Amino acid sequence: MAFVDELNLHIVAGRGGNGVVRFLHTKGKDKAGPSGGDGGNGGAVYAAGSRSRHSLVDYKHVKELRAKGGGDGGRNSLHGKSGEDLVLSFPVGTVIKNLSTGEEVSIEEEGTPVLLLKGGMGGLGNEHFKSSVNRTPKEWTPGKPGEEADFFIELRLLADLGLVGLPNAGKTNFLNTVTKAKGKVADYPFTTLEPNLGDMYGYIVADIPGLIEGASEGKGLGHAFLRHIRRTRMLAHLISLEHKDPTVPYTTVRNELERYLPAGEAGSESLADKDELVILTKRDLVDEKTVERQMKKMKKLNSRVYAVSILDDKAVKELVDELVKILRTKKK
Ligand SMILES: Nc1nc2c(ncn2[C@@H]2O[C@H](COP(=O)(O)OP(=O)(O)OP(=O)(O)O)[C@@H](O)[C@H]2O)c(=O)[nH]1
Ligand SMILES: [Mg+2]
Repeated sequence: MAFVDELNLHIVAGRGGNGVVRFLHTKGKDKAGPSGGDGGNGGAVYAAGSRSRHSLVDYKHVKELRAKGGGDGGRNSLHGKSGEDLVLSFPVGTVIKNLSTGEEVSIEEEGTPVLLLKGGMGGLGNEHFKSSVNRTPKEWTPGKPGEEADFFIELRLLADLGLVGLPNAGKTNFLNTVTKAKGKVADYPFTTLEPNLGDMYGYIVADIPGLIEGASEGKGLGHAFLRHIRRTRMLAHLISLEHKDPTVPYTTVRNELERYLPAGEAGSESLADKDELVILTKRDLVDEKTVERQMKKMKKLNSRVYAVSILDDKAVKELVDELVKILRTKKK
């Protein structure tokens, strides 16, 4: 699943149709009265959330989008057709900033279109200009242009479960197994350079790469992906059982997260608000006694600890069932 993070778009709402000059024609009277209709309003532009989209890739090669203009007015006071609104669909978690006004719109849920740009009003037909002194007005007004602006659009990943852990913990391998994602897995650190996403029974799982000591200060892949963690409902710490003491990598990663999402910082969610669990990986590399011992040690720091082997497909199905159960209890 490709993941496009941010882009710029120029968007233009539809222009209003023009008002027109027309006259009623009745028998014996050439100009019985003005009857020029108003122009239709131009189409507005809305943004709506979609849970089946996980990236901005559809807009990647688009530079400009336009809503339809309104039709001109017609005879017999006929209103011009309204221009069709343009409803743009974005993944839930997209933040859309109007660079002209500075206004920001955040797409938090599926559906519910939010207005980005108003269409231009249709112009007035000549029937509006009738008066006691002018029964055959020739005035009309043109439709107004629709609003337009440059937008900066950013997808702040909204995932249900974020996989964190040091390089080589097995995050991508886990993601590929529990979802249909096809992230690259290899035995060197920083294999994954951008977050991979997958769908686990309707829940979005994100592989958040590049966390090492110092990530919060920009080391490794640095901040680039830490910010996605803000928008993740629950975190799973993946720790390879190759480590002699799994609490060490856990603490390293947690410290970085804490530095990035400090507890109690006004106005922002802190790490303390996030639900976490621990998944010990590569269970096939150690004996069962070690698994038990390490789980016990980890449980002192986090009450929810699981151990799996992707290689041997051990305890994976049970863990997925458990994860789905936990995620179901969290509100969407
Ligand atoms: N023995 C064993 N090896 C595993 C298991 N899961 C993953 N690995 C291996 O561990 C290595 C790293 O796996 P990845 O999934 O690429 O790890 P990652 O955490 O995504 O690593 P980065 O993307 O570099 O941060 C690969 O060589 C995998 O084959 C497992 O259950 N058992
Ligand atoms: Mg990876």
